[in-house]
Amino acid sequence: MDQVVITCAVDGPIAVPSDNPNLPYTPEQFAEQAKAVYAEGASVIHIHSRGADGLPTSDYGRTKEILDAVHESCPILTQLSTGGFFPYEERARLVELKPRMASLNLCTMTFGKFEFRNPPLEVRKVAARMMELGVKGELEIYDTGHLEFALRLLKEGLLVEPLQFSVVLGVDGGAAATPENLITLVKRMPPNAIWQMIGIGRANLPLTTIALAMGGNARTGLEDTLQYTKGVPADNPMLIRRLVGVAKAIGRTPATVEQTEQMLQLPKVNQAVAAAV
Ligand code: KMH
Ligand code: ZN
Repeated sequence: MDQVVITCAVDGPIAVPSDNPNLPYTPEQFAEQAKAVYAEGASVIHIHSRGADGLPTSDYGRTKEILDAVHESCPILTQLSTGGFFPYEERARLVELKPRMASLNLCTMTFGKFEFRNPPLEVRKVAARMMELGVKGELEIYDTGHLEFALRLLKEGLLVEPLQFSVVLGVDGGAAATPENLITLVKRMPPNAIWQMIGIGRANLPLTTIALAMGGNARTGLEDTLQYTKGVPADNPMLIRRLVGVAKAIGRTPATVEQTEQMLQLPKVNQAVAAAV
């Protein structure tokens, strides 16, 4: 597949502005960085909402402000995170803002020094609600069991094919960031699944490079790596520029927004599917 969907994960649930001055947290900064990474070839922006204090927030109104600012800035597709370490119902409510996509984390796990709660019944409810709203789920899998649970939800009619997977490797508490783990997970996916690589920290560049060579999609951004190279603070446009450079070097072209909508078979805006439950 020549085209490749490039996603920029601009901020994440953990780093704060003092970790890296390029981390966005105001609606204006999110809009400005959306425009900049879109110009570099990203067709999807993955957003964790942030308060005026720069810290992650699950505040509905603030998240709406950020999404509105990004939607007004450029045609990039918004993928809102329902991740993070807030009470689950606060995270789940964010899908009511109807971004084009939202992350759906499948299993509770240790996430570094945090407990990342994803209770199975709650995950099922959010999956069903996302179907009703026409919000495509970005299935974040950190280990083999997460993938198996996603396949179970598909069987229960709570997910719509093609499944859109993010293989996240290198989280303390998830599978290690090795090519073998990537290949094991990709081989277990349904043949029509669409997947992207998310490598944490130092693994980001090598594993996204391998993923590109495998025909997968790829993500980078300050959520995944705060450094460009050792000791050099990154910014989102430079990370996207480098990833696009790798893609082009092996003959792949960043997908446009329209191509991305096709490839991910995103529901048309406001095209909802009746949930199975
Ligand atoms: N930093 C990601 C690997 C989500 O966005 O839903 C974990 C995460 C999940 O933030
Ligand atoms: Zn995230």
